[in-house]
Amino acid sequence: MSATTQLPNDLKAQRDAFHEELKAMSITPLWLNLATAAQNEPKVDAVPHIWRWRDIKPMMLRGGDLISPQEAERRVLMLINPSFEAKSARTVGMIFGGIQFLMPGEIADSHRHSPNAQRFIIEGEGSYTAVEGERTIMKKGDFVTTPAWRWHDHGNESDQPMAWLDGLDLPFANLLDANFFEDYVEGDGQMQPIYRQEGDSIHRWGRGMRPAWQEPIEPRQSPVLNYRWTDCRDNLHALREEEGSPFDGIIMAYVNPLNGGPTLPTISAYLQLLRKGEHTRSHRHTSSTIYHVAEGGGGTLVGDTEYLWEEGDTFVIPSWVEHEHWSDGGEAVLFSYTDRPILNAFGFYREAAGDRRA
Ligand code: GTQ
Ligand code: FE2
Repeated sequence: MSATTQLPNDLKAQRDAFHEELKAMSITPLWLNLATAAQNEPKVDAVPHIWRWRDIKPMMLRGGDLISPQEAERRVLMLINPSFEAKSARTVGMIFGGIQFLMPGEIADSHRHSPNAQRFIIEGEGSYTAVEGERTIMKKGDFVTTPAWRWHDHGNESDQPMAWLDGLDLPFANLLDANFFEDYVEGDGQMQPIYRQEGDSIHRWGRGMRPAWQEPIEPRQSPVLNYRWTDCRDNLHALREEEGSPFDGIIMAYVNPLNGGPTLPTISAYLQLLRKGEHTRSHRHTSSTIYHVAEGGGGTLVGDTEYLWEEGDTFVIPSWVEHEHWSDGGEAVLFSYTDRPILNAFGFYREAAGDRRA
């Protein structure tokens, strides 16, 4: 029986008045809001969604004609979950995804911010990202991190447009009221100086060795590494005879070499191979995922919605929604990133196999 049914009239009136007076004091009785504090399972507002590269690409080219990276700060098309407003920066869960693009010769000036960032290259080659005085030239399929509060800028020194998927923990930073941002202004300069050789971070930290005379850097500020597509893809194929994960096939996490943990404190990133004819078991978990199709085609069932995807598409799986993947025709490689480190850190990560058997 609910607390408000079949009450004597005078008690009902007294309660209503009581609630009204509380409201004026910015107080709400828990018993009128039990659902927010006590629920059997997460009630997830985010919905599954797919953004197709064939739809994004023409908009990207139009955007390239209409606004410069200087005017835009960053020329990014934000992928906002249909359930949320743009100001939340929520693509799904605690993570943001956006498509950033630079036309030949363009640069995006240096800045830094408390949110952590990463890039996965969708198209083109020959653009660089510079982080804390070191550049890395990026190619399709490369994965690069920009940890919190590191100066960074991008430039396209090639003759082709360049596009990548930005991943940031913006929704989390905003939720914590801890989002800081600073433009680089040094004299007249908008660009940070480059004072480290290209590849410096890889040589110092990224090859299973470290300089023994140097203290390891703070692991939370993971080194500026470029996880090369050819190396990472090769790793998946080297392990292709393994069973892999029943839910994800041959899936490997990108790791921070300083501690073996995720590449950013708030975001873990993965690359996975779905072999020819592979169809994974369904499962669900409390981390939310942004998927990007790096190679090939296939499909994903998310709840009741089936997405058939191809190279360049980006789709999201919200928390606690059952999902399974398959390759179609040939093989497929999916890049993905999740807010799992946040859930893990505070004991909120939960996972369950699905009822459906592929
Ligand atoms: O490239 O620095 O998508 O600062 C959002 C915020 C990209 C970036 C985004 C950013 C950047
Ligand atoms: Fe940035």
